[in-house]
Amino acid sequence: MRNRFLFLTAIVITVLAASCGDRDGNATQSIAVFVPGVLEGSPTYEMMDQGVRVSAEKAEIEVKTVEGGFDQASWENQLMVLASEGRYGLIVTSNPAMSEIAVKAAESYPDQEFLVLDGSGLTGNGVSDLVYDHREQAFLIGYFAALVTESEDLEGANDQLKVGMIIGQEYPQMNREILPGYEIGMHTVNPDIKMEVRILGNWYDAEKARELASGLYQDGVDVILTIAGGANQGVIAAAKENGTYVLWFDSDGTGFAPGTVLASAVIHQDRAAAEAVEQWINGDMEMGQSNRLGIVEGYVDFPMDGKDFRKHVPESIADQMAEVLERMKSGNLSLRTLDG
Ligand code: RBF
Repeated sequence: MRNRFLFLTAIVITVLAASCGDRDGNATQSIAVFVPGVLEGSPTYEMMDQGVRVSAEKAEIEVKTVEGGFDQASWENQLMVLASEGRYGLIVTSNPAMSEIAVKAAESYPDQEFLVLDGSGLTGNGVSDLVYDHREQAFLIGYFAALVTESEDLEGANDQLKVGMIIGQEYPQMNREILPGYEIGMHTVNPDIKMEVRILGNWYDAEKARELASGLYQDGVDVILTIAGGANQGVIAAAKENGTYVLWFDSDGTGFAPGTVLASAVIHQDRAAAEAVEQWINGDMEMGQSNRLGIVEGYVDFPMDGKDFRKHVPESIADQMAEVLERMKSGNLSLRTLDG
């Protein structure tokens, strides 16, 4: 009897050791993707999920994607529940509010590792994050917006110097990086341009976004940057009705409505997610670290080679964008020096 017990214990230990992985690598553990909202229509979340899956599939690691929904007050608890399951070697999530939530969850579950993409820079034991330079990203699209509203070649651009922006909600990165970056970008081209901002109050109400956008377009705005998740579709609908323009953020949105969505300022979150997860799988991810990724690092960009961009954007505007982008890539023009 005693021998049998020892034998069984040995088997259990062997199985546990094999399934827990070790510090040299995490190739046997599954990964959870926690979406703070819903996947569909939110570019940063879709890119996160795609990127994680690319690296996990290569290593034959299982990925479970959990949509947390729009009740932001519930995200912390949901993340804790995922961590408490103890089934995921890594929990990946994305948005600047999630850094603080992941740090709290990691304090309660010190064995759980978290990766926050598009985070705020706050890390702790068991939490790594990637921070994009959204000010550079917004600067580029603000620069482009100015060239659009000034344009005499674009049919939908009127005589008024007004550009718009519709956002899901306010948060520190929005107020400190994205809004100022957009404004600095447009005022670098022409300080007389007026910026009109509307706050939706959520990340899904396309009908309300359509109304807000229509109001702006009828007020003389001819181009709107939309950062509103699933509600972005409402801004596209309003632009089509008014013969005006939309600008996209995070992914390349020109294909969603060619000639209406004129351009995008992107972050390569899919690539960043795939690289980070591959690192984690190989046991090379340093926890407690924050990495800042911008234009110079190759993670913020302004794509100009897509067929819809080339077809609908006048060459003079494309040339001016190529020039400013080149200056930023080479480090000749840097917004970071503004930080002192
Ligand atoms: N962006 C989306 O596209 N969809 C969302 O549901 C969404 N929810 C967010 C919730 C919070 C609390 C915060 C701080 C940001 C959210 N964002 C969302 C914005 C996103 O993380 C990112 O900042 C912007 O897409 C700009 O890159």
